[in-house]
Amino acid sequence: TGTRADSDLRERAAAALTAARVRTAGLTDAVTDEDLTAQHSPLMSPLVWDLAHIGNQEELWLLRRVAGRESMRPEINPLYDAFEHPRAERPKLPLLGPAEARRYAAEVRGRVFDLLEKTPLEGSTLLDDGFAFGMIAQHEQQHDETMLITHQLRAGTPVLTAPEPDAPFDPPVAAEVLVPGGPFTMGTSAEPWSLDNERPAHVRDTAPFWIDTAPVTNAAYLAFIADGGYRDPRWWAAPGWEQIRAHSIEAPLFWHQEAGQWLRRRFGVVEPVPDEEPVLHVSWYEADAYARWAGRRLPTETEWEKAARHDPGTGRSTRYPWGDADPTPAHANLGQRHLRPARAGSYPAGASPLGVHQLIGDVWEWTSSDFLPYPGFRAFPYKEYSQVFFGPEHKVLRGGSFAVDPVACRGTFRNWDLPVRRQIFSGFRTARDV
Ligand code: AVJ
Ligand code: FE
Repeated sequence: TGTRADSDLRERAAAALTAARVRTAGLTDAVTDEDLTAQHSPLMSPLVWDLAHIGNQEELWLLRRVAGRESMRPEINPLYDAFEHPRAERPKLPLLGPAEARRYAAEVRGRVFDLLEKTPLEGSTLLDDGFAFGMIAQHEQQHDETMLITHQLRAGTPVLTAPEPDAPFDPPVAAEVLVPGGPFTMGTSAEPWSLDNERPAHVRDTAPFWIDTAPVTNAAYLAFIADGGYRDPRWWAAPGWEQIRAHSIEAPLFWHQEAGQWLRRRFGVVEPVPDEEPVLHVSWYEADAYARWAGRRLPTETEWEKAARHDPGTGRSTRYPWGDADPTPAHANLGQRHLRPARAGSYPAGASPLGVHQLIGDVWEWTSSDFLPYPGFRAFPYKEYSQVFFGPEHKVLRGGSFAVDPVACRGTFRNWDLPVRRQIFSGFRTARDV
């Protein structure tokens, strides 16, 4: 049963759902109907698919599973089942149009708010602590990040704006810190809205290791490029070498060179690549190659979480690098408040006790690890969230990007993707053995 007061939980759930819908509206009202139904990249769905899928998942879990209602529109359910149709094929489906999709999602939401007022937030694993509502708010925010990626891939005039990061900037004095060896608690059994793959809490041991105090910057990555990093097979895992040769890749996605200067396209604006910012839009293979060139390696997922959560003073694992308090704008660059990462070394208030900066927010960080279940894992509430993706083909990313909402980001949160992917808001930091 719930640990928080019931009314507090209801308010949290309602606020999380509303915040997600405000963001969804911002991402979908910014473009024309033609833009909403177009496919901007074969890697992505049309935005109008994400919009109706958000409503359909909400109907499935909250109205059908939790409340036991009949399907509102049974004929559309297969269209919005992510496993029935690959992204590239979705534009050809008889999808709801923009107005219909908005109306459907709003109708579901109205019924969900009704339900949230009446239903007890205890008595089943789906309802305890308002989990199903929190899960659906996270799901919508995850698709909001997906839609932001679609915006980044979209050609044409810019439609999104946000203030520049104004983060406190206090460059770490040391480039790396030593994390002591020994046991720590990984994963969680306590975080009420944590998803199945973050559970359960369990003890892991690590050797001592060094880890970068900040994500790898564009300046550092440019040195790799300038040193011929993309032309030297020594640095590359074989499939990564194949990928960069097959597609003539010689820099992060969205970069190009003009008159000897590196430029990038960011949400429709072309600008010089800023030296001090964490590198963004690199594949796992690019991150791995850079690390090898630098005489280092990617951290394992376990090392990453230890750097982010282990407090050497108390021996306890905290929810975030800075402690147990929920993130504020002083801690981390989250929630699409800005449309870019903040400079490496920003957010001293968000640093870990050992002085590791920006583990949360700014850029998703590739780890060396395959996406695997923790000991004692149980698929919940559906095996298509995590379980079907476990295995060596997906690599784990940690920490969240500027595009991740706090509701879907914490020290235990796990993301994953194919190692070739680079349209996501991905960067990395490096580590080394002692
Ligand atoms: C956790 C980001 C890999 O977008 O594929 C959304 C999240 N799962 N709908 C994804 C998700 C189902 C998932 N990632
Ligand atoms: Fe989804």
